[in-house]
Amino acid sequence: MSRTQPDRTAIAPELKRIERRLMLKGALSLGGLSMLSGCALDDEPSIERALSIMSRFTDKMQAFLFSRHKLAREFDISQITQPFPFNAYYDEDEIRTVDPAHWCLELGGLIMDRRPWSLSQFRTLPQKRQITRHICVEGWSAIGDWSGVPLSIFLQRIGADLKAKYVNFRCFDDYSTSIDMETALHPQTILTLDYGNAALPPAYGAPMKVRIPTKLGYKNPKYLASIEVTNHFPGGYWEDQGYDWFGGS
Ligand SMILES: Nc1nc2c(c(=O)[nH]1)N[C@H]1C(S)=C(S)[C@@H](COP(=O)(O)O)O[C@H]1N2
Ligand SMILES: [Mo]
Repeated sequence: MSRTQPDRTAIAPELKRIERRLMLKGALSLGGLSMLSGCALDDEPSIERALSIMSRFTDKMQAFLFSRHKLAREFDISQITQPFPFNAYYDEDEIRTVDPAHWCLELGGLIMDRRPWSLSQFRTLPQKRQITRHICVEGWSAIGDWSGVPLSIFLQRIGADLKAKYVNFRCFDDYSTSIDMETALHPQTILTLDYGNAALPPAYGAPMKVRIPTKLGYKNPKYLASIEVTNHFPGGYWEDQGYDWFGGS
């Protein structure tokens, strides 16, 4: 790979932005990125390519290190953050709501029984509570109190293909995210119906949010509309804009 030193002046601002991104990840210099990815980094597409190679590498490492049997830390009631913060890709006054009595979770993909599920049906399944820490990549974290149906129980109940690679979540606020099957089957991954002792409020994703304490905030979809089990890589709202897909916390 012998080459002359590329002219970087034309893409200087882009390089600055990328160097900042690398530093934030506490990771590499541009030289390191160039070496590991085997990309010259002499134009914007090659930089994007290098970053996406690194990101896929990080995803693979995280998936390799992840264990369904390693639990996220749980906390005491007294440690719950009051009030628990709201976050979304829009402001709190733009929250979308639905009538919980008419809401149904749609099912698709590699599932035997794809009939939609109502909230009252979910209430008949076993519920689990967790007081865990939510970590947002924007630089804050908070401890919350969520309860609901373990996703693994639900996936078994509907006859999902548990050997499939991905579970994809779509939300009625046009958000989406997807996870690996190993995380979907993790005992602390729950279809959340309640926050504290009451039904999940609109700010936190009513009527259903997927709480995944082993993953960063953006991989915890609120306002859930559908679940799809698939072998085709689904991506997600933030993931498609460059956030790591695995997104472990
Ligand atoms: N449907 C939907 N889910 C979402 C988001 C969103 O914008 N829409 N934002 C994500 C991000 S980045 C964070 S930090 C958490 C915030 O959840 P909270 O409002 O309960 O704190 O929701 C995640 N899930
Ligand atoms: Mo977030």
